[in-house]
Amino acid sequence: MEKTLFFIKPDAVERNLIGEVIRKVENSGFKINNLKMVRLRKAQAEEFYKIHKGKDFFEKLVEYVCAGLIVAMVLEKESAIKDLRELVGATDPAFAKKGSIRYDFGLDVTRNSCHASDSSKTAKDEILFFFPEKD
Ligand code: IDP
Ligand code: MG
Repeated sequence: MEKTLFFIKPDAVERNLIGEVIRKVENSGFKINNLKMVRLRKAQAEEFYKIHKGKDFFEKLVEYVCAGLIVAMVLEKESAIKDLRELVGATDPAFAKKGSIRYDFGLDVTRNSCHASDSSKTAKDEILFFFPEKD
């Protein structure tokens, strides 16, 4: 079964939406394979988002994702990577499809409630980033 990395961002954790988000994920056929609540340090967030280094939103993104607790999980499903991106919705919640997590809960293009890996390579790297103790 394919695995992908998902995390609930600080805006959703702060608004007590962990349960709502996980309900949507589980109702969409994903199995939670591993889960933890963490607060990223700045250097960790910079490492996680290094592909965006140099972009105008990089500093703001790093600051935001470090600003509170996040809930990271490994999700398992057939076509997990593609299907989770679909469930998460467009980066900017204003353009997210009805029924997607970002449509329901996202506040703006930075505070968009969740992260999902975008390819098999990033899924592998991102799972290891959060769960180095388990493959
Ligand atoms: P994704 O999360 O939909 O894969 P990416 O382009 O990989 O989107 O960007 C990573 C994160 O950076 C986004 O989820 C969002 O929080 C933030 N971000 C992306 N584009 C912008 C922007 O134009 N302005 C502000 N923040 C942005
Ligand atoms: Mg991305």
